[in-house]
Amino acid sequence: MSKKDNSYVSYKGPAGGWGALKSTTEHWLKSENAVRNIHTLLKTNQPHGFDCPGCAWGEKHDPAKIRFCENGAKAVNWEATSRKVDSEFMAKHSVTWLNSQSDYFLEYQGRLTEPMRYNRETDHYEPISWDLAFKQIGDTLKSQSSPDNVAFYTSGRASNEAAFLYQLFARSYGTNNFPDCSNMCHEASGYALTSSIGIGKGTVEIEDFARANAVFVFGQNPGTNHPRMLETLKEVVQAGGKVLTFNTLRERGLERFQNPQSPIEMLTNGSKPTNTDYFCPKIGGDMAAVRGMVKVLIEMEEKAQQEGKAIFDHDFINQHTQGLDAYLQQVNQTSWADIIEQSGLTKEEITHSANIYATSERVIVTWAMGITQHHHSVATIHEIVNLLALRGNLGKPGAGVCPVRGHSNVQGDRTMGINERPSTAFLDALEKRFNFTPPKNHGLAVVDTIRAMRDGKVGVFIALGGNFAAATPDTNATKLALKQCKLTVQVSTKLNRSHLIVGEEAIILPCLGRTDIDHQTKGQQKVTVEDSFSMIHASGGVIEPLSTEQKSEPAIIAGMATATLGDFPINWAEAISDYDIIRDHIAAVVPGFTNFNERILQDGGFYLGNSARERKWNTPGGKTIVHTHVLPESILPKRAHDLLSEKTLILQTLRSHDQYNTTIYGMNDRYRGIKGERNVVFINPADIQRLGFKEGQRVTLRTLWDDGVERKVDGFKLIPYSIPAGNIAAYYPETNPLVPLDSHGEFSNTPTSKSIAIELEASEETNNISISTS
Ligand SMILES: Nc1nc2c(c(=O)[nH]1)N[C@H]1C(S)=C(S)[C@@H](COP(=O)(O)OP(=O)(O)OC[C@H]3O[C@@H](n4cnc5c(=O)[nH]c(N)nc54)[C@H](O)[C@@H]3O)O[C@H]1N2
Ligand SMILES: Nc1nc2c(c(=O)[nH]1)N[C@H]1C(S)=C(S)[C@@H](COP(=O)(O)OP(=O)(O)OC[C@H]3O[C@@H](n4cnc5c(=O)[nH]c(N)nc54)[C@H](O)[C@@H]3O)O[C@H]1N2
Ligand SMILES: [Mo]
Repeated sequence: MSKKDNSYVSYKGPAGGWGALKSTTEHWLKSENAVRNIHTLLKTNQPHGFDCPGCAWGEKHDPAKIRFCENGAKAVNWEATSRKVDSEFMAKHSVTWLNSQSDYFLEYQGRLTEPMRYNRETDHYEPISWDLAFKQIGDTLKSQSSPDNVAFYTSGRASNEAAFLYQLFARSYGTNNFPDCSNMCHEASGYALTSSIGIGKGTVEIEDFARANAVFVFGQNPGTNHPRMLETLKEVVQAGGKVLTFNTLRERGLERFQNPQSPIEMLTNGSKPTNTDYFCPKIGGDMAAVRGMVKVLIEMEEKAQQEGKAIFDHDFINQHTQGLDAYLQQVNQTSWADIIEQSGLTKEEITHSANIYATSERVIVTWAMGITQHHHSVATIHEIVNLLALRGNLGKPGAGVCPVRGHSNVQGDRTMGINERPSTAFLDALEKRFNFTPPKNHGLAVVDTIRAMRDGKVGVFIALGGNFAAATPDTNATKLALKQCKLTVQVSTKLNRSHLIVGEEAIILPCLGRTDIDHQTKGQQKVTVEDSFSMIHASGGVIEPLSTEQKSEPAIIAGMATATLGDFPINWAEAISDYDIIRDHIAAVVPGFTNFNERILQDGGFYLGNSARERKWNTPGGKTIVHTHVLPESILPKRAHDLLSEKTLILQTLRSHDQYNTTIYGMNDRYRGIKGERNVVFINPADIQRLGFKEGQRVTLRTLWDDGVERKVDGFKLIPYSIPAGNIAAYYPETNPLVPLDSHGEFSNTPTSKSIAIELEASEETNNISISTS
């Protein structure tokens, strides 16, 4: 099968379009709240509505527009259901029984509506009053020998206000243990960008796309995960710009898009391309591909110089970069043979991309998990920054870096101080505002938190959202670690696996979501979020909460803090009476938030600013640092590489079209032609044959890792697909048991969810997935 062949992708329609509309309608109906939710959806991303709880893609300011996509609609419908998980539900079902149900089943049961505590004797969750729940949490925290025995996890839906209060609570209690979903997500982007351009965020605004002559899209699937980005890509192509896509798979959304909000396109069933070139590198091959492009650029530059011209932007290089010569030398030393072998692309494909790069005045590079979840992710992102630096594509309009964030406020949470390695400036500002000395030692991120739980060093786990047990690597090890905790506390909207992996004591605290109206003593409250483009805007719920027993996230944090610290360092109850008070604190502590409360009144919000965009480099030396990495001999960590054989395949774990991370909305993956199941492996047909299997056969996936622990999942069906030979793909979180805890990125410590060495064997077991919803 040729790399360009997409005959194995059975969905022939464009992304979006009628397929999306049909699916949206089905999810409306499934929510059992269809009419109310249509009203709710129309408020998505509107000036007086709520920020979509889906992805972190931004919006152009255009009040007339409907601003939700198919998958945003799924997220809203999922949250705004009328089904309830209350004490009656919990009395009916034991935790052991619930644990035997699928992730889909668990979340489908509805919204959590009462605080609950696990009773080990009956194996059931039972109702508990808010006061008692807070007291138990406070007493447990007060009785710890060290605040570092506690870990405070955050998932990226938490608002700025919730995140700020949460970090204030944890730091005034005395710890920097902030494991965060971003440790598993864009950590490599933050690390690589901070260490090269001096700020860990993207430098472009959404308007820059209209000015870009070329956009390079690496390792992301916007058709599913950032559907509103398809319109942007389509517009670039329509305006005559180039969109070059690098993806291991042929993803439908990266090929064609029909805008469900364009009547003409819908009625004529027309669609527009979302790329001008589509390349399928091997898993982990992007650094080699970029290095190949730079190799071509060096040759072009040498030729140009002979003619008295230049390809490189020498003014930018001289004024704004340091370390370029060593890098260029390293590129010269990298052989084409290695580049071609690792990237899986041909020299012609790489040369073609380099030519487009060299002839485009303004270039943006975007990326997501296909780049960040590898062992060499930081090196790959440095390579991307170097490519951009060569032609001054940093800090000029229509050009720059664009890591496309995941959770809708994951970037904002970091801005608010959810960071296990806070800067001294941030801690000093906290100290000044609140008159206490925050802890200075670095805390624990996700992987280290799991290790610390396993080793008995962390005994209390508090989660502000998310699904730690399912989202983290090495599921069996993580579950054991969680079970060793004295107390686990989950602040959540929906029932999930993490509630069922109980510590000695376990508490569930039900919270309001983005769509819910948040009533506090001084009236209805708004929160704020930050998108991928550093735009801060307000979000207010539009529907009455399902239960008066649900509290807002800030109120829950305030309750836990008061029970633990009393009025130290602030009067928590007062702070939540009116979130303007929290925002005033933020304005005093976090740079860029001066006059916060006034500025959020602007429609569309305000721009936080970005130093690199202004060509101010907050790096040692004050210039962009060009990092030099040797092209890794293997994309795998040594502990897997040393075990490779002819039979080894490299697995990437990804999202289907019907899921939001560990939240499974349904069993279909429309654009990849999968219906009614999730335990599938996408595999090159030549590998099926070479390894002696048959199409549709069930297999066991087994991880290669040197610690003697068996990591396997059974009963996965082989699906022939257009994916490079030697590479396979399967859904997360079902495959998380395969990711060894110690297999993580260099510098980023992000689990290598996109590069796991695997061997397949015929499976004994048949596939039993429960998709019952009753
Ligand atoms: N509907 C929906 N929206 C979401 C989410 C969701 O689950 N559902 N999750 C949110 C979150 S938290 C995040 S982080 C983002 C995730 O957004 P994505 O990063 O798009 O998510 P993945 O499904 O992990 O897709 C990874 C993509 O990279 C490709 N890929 C994998 N490995 C490589 C590689 O080595 N090289 C290249 N070039 N390509 C590779 C895969 O084929 C796939 O297309 O989406 C956010 N938005
Ligand atoms: N193998 C593999 N593992 C991965 C990844 C991968 O690609 N492959 N991706 C990683 C990435 S990018 C990420 S971001 C993480 C995601 O990790 P998490 O953020 O921990 O997981 P989610 O599935 O997003 O969390 C879903 C739960 O959040 C709760 N929730 C939803 N909305 C709200 C809210 O408004 N408030 C509160 N308090 N709770 C809410 C619900 O109870 C729901 O069950 O997973 C990572 N894990
Ligand atoms: Mo993410």
